[in-house]
Amino acid sequence: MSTQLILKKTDFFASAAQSVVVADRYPQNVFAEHSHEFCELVLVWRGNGLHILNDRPWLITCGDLFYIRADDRHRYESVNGLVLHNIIYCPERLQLNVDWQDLLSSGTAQSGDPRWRLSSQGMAQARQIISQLAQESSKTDALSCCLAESLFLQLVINLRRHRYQAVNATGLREEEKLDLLMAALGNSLDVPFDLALFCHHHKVAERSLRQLFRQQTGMTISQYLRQMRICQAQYLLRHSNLLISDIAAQCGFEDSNYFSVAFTRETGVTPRLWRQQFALTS
Ligand code: RM4
Ligand code: NI
Repeated sequence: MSTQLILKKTDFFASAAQSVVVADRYPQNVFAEHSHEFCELVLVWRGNGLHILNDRPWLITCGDLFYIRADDRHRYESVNGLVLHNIIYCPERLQLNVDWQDLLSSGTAQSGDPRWRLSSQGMAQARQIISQLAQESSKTDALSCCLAESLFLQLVINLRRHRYQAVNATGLREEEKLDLLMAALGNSLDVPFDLALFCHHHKVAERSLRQLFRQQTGMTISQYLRQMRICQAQYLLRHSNLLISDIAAQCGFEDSNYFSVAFTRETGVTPRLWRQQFALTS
């Protein structure tokens, strides 16, 4: 991409003393690729969308959390009732004497996965802090700036406490059905997912879980799983030399013909063409 859009501090911060601002995206619309002069936390509340971060697609939905650094490139390629908050901040303006770098790094992100999940409890608490933060960060006097920064600190600590990654989702509370389901789905990209078995195992009602999922994400469970697998396949097609049949298998498709059909239906091009398109430009 030759003409790179860089979002400017002066367009989002009211004064040079402000270190953090809440930008609500109710909704987040399709948005072109950009980087920033500031960093941002992205918290997804509702709906779904295709978020491309440093060329890698992520199907995002409620409870997803990203730590975006200033020079990361990202865009929202498609959206479907997507509702999120951007908490944007300038690291060099933060005054409190804490290890911001440690608190704000996506840190131990396993398998290079930059996406975190927030438990329902974490989301509820974050929502409260963010609404206070939104108020304080709309004012520019010294006390408000200071209070905003301390609320921001509370927020990032809360995120650290309640975030988890799908590959590491032990210790979740039983009643957090959606959390458990999301974690299980994240672990099922390469193997069939048996919802009935999951429900039996966790003693939850299948019908109500399907409804809950649909309500919260705007997708059915199988749509979500299929699109996650296609995202993973897109990534592997571009960044590995694996055979298409191996990629199909790694992305949970037993039959590689069926994989090609599903891939083409979602993306508009065959897996082979998808791969070629990048082979030509790089
Ligand atoms: C946009 C989009 C971008 C964010 C700006 C502040 O709508 O969410 O990612 O950097 O807002
Ligand atoms: Ni951004």
